[in-house]
Amino acid sequence: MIIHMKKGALPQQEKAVLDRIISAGFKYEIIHGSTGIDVIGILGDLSGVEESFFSELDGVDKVVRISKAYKLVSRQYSAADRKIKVGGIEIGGRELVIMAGPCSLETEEQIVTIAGYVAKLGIKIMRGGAYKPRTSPYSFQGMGIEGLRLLAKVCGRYRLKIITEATGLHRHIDRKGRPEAKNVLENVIEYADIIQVGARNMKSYGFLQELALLTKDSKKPILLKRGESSTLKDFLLAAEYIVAHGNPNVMLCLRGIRAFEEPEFQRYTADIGAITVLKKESNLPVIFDPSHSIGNRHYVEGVSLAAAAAGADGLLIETHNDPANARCDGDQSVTKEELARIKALAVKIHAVVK
Ligand SMILES: [Mn+2]
Repeated sequence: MIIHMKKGALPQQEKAVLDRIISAGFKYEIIHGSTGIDVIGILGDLSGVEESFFSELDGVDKVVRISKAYKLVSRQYSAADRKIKVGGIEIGGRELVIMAGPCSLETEEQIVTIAGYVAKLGIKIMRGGAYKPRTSPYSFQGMGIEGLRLLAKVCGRYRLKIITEATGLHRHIDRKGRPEAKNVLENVIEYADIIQVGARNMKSYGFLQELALLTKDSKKPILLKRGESSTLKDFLLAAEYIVAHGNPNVMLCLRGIRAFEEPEFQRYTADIGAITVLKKESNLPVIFDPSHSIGNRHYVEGVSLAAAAAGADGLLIETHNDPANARCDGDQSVTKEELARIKALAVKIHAVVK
């Protein structure tokens, strides 16, 4: 249920409304307008509450029941696009935001080389995984905290913002079999400008709640990936978990879904149509990951341009200075030259459709 306050409602009238929400046992989220409170979203099970319980109060313009299962992330709650600031970069605004970097951080030399060309292309956000959730326990598990420290050092030099994945609440075990001092989420929160939640964790509701609570004060932006077999409704409800627990700065990231295709042709099936659906249903920015959704660097350009044409607010692209020898996802990592071409074309297409 959302309460639209009248323009010019007095502070004591706003307070009376908030007091009634709390005394009835509910929580709320506020959207401020230019003069005072614009909209109040009431959180909880409101099935037994009449609209008049709130509409009778002074200063209330109207009360609207949100019919969707997801509330705070819906267009019904707030018709305006939710714009997310990362340093001077605005995600969900006028410009197409490109985030690029390797799947996995490997060595200092690799990080420096890739950050160098990413920055030179005018890209402002670098991706790179320090913790890698791998299917096999024998695969490279990521550099851990050492990788995060190197990434922060190099990105600082090139004035790049960092997006990196938090894989869970466990402590990473290093190559010598020792656990790190802090858990993965705590480390990632310390070093990342945008915290990535992977497809495997989209339904880890306890993890999503903990993440929201730990970033409630900082409101550090979160990029949530769609689970490979999740419906869009489940995806939006996962985003709702984070927003409802205190961090509204969530962006939705599509990364391909499981369909009938064989991996030799497509690793996943690019869910381009979902961009248009999410833009209509939700007020959150929508990012597209062309690398995982197609899984082959020869097709990354086509999928990137299709995503830009469908209205994506940003692209999350894997790139590597030596794809053939990458420790993770080399087959789908584009070269510097391919990345330059994708950026130039995608930015033009975005400008046409925006
Ligand atoms: Mn990857």
